[in-house]
Amino acid sequence: MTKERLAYLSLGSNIGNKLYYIVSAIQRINITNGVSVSKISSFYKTDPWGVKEQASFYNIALEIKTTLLPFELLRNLQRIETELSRTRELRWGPRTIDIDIIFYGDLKISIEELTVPHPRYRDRNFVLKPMYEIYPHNELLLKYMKRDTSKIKKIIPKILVSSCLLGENCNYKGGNNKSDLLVKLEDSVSYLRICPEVMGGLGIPRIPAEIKNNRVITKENNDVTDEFNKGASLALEKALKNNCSLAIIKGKSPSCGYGKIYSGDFTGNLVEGEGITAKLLIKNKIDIISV
Ligand code: PH2
Ligand code: MG
Ligand code: MG
Repeated sequence: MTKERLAYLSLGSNIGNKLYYIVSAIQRINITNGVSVSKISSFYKTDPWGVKEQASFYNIALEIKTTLLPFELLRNLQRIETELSRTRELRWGPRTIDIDIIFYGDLKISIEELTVPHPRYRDRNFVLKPMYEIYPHNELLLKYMKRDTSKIKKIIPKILVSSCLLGENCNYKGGNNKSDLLVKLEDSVSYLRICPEVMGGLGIPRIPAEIKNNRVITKENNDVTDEFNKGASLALEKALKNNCSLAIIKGKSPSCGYGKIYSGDFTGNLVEGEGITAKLLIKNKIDIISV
């Protein structure tokens, strides 16, 4: 362990659902032990630099607070790249996710595996422009920026999100599941808020429900499958109408659970499966991040 330092990262993606890869990486960085995300830049759509014959990128910059040593940080970022299907073929070629350390405190490091500050950040507007947004005290960023930044376009991605994760008191208990990271991300994206259970006509608070034999049944043994289906359709409609390709939804719930949901016996046990809304979103090719 070392004392806490600020580090600055650059993230890029140009394969598949770029928004999914970038947001997944931000979330995984934030839950890494010894790391927390303190600032998130806007999202930028950028022309490829270096190898020109490839798809355009999404790029962002992050400020993190970390007690990890530079090497430990590097290992963790590489682990996250691997978890997100990163492969290394062509230098400067297409990638699902690239996470580079640009600055680590004011340390200078130069060994084979890691050079900090990043050796080429000065030549790259796709690093400089997002970074300057979250690190305006660093005048070098402005000094190095090439005058023509027209190939670096700010975008505001649309993301479907469970309202309870943003602090709205709409879960079955009448409380919320607020995520500080997702609240922070709100400055960089446009959220389409959903609570499928409320949209389907159920109240706040409400009797807990779980999925059993493909039906949604409350603890008082009422069948609320119709309400859950209605909420799911309305959530999907909102996503499709807005051309939205990513949903960040509350894990384990009978509407939004993804991967694991409650077993249907009200014991707190989990089984493999998806909630009603999650299932419908997946079927319609909307990628899911479960929180
Ligand atoms: N990353 C590269 C090579 N070229 N171009 C853009 N626009 N954005 C990137 O993140 C990027 C690139 C190698 O890391
Ligand atoms: Mg890179
Ligand atoms: Mg890299």
